[in-house]
Amino acid sequence: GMILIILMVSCQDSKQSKVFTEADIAIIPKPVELTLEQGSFQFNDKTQFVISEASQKEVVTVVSDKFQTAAGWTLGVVEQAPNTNFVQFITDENLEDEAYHMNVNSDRVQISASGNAGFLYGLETLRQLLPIHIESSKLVSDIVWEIPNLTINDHPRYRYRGLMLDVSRHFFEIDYLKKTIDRLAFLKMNVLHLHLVDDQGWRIEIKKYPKLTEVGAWRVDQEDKHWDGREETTAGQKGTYGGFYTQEELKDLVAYAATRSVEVIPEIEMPAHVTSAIAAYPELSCHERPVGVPSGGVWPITDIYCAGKENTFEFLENVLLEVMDIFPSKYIHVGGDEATKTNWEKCPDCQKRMKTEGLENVEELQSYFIKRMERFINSKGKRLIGWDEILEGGIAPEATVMSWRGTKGGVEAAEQGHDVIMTPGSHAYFDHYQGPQNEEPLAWGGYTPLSKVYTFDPVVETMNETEANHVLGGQANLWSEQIKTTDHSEYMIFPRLAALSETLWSTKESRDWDDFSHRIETLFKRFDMMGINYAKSSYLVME
Ligand code: TNX
Repeated sequence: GMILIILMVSCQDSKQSKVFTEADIAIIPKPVELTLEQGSFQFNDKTQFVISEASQKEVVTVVSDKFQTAAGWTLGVVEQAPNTNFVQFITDENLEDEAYHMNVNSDRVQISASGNAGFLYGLETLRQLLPIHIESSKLVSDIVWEIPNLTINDHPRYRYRGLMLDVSRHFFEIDYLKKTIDRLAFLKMNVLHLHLVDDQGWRIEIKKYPKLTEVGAWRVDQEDKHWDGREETTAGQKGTYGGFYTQEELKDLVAYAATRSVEVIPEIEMPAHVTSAIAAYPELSCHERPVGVPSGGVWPITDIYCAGKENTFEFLENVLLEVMDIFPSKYIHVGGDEATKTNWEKCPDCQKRMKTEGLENVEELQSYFIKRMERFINSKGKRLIGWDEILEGGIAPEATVMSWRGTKGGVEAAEQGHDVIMTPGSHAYFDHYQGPQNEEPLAWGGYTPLSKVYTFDPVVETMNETEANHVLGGQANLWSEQIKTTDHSEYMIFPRLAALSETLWSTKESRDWDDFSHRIETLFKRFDMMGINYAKSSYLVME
């Protein structure tokens, strides 16, 4: 009797452990290689994180903050490994940039990587191995916090894995952007592309041109239901709906994103989709007629920056100088899409420019415009990205193309030796419907359910190896004409982002819709715990 009591007392810390099977493991994106072993590692309030560099402290918080909230434990972070009961980061220079290796046994967890991105992704995997309650926003009791013993080797298929948020058509607060960054990292995505400028609002403080945000960030109302060319804010009238980010806020956002290995790429549209800027500074257009910031979608957009005037380029260079000071990203996105060039046809300055530069038509004038901006951007050590229209009239020599009108532009750019990011409307437009249209919130159009996103492949079959190597990866775009709230934004992003993440991270061979649809059931439970307003409809509807 005595022996049994002693045994019971000495074992009281370690609760009954679970026998894990493959079916218990539901990681998205699916790791490249995973071998399940017998036994498990149990966390308790004495578990410690072992780091070797101060910056790793920030990385640890993706899991330690969860334990704080859900288990009420403040887990220690130390530099020397104890005998047992720890999660250790081990630097291994031989591993590729974002790769990680993870080994779990009953004594400890070891994550090897060459840098913080790999450590982060190792922890994000660990997080998905833990009971879903790790995502709880309040204390939960009676949970055995354990993960199976296993070995994982994992690395991304593509290096560019992005999401674009349109913060112009509707404005979203910095806190939502930070939340989105956390969720990107959770799914091992690494780029947040911010569409900071469009007709309906200029969203970034530029100190040299204060009217961009004093005037350009505000419009009459939040509605965006008129697609008939009506402008609802008349020139000079100050709007009530809108908002913008100060430079301080954006610097803070960028620093936060870095702790989650997310690169923030700013997009400053040109020459079109800039009515907000022209409302602030009418001299930027060819005719200089005062305009207001539109609420609805004005189409076609005729008020574009004048390509004939020198002051347009001076303005844009000054704007980009401030932008580059905020965003350390090596990329600056300059838009370039959907420019209706009727004003250029009529403008004497533009005609003169075409003559002196030997340009045959207005497409070549846009090409001149973008090439000139590229020279400036390159001179500052940065690289230019543009929508696939930048191919028209001749692409700028170093440009990276974001292919949105299908994959055609991307294929053409890769043939010409340019880098490509694929964001085809067919698979990657999250403003499209994802379920039965009569039951879904109003969308701009299109139909892109979860199963369709899951078939995305940024490399097109006809590409040869050299061309395929120019495909950096893919990105989902969430245009926000119809999206006024963070709830709605989440609804459009999730669960589709999970499918996108797997197409960009996991091996092509491992892609399996049935298997994915089982794993996503577990992810849904995690989303519930995380308070994400995801669309179940996206999953119910099959192709
Ligand atoms: C086209 S995609 C646009 C956006 C709109 C979107 C609506 C692209 C580069 N330009 O300005 O929001 O269609 O789906």
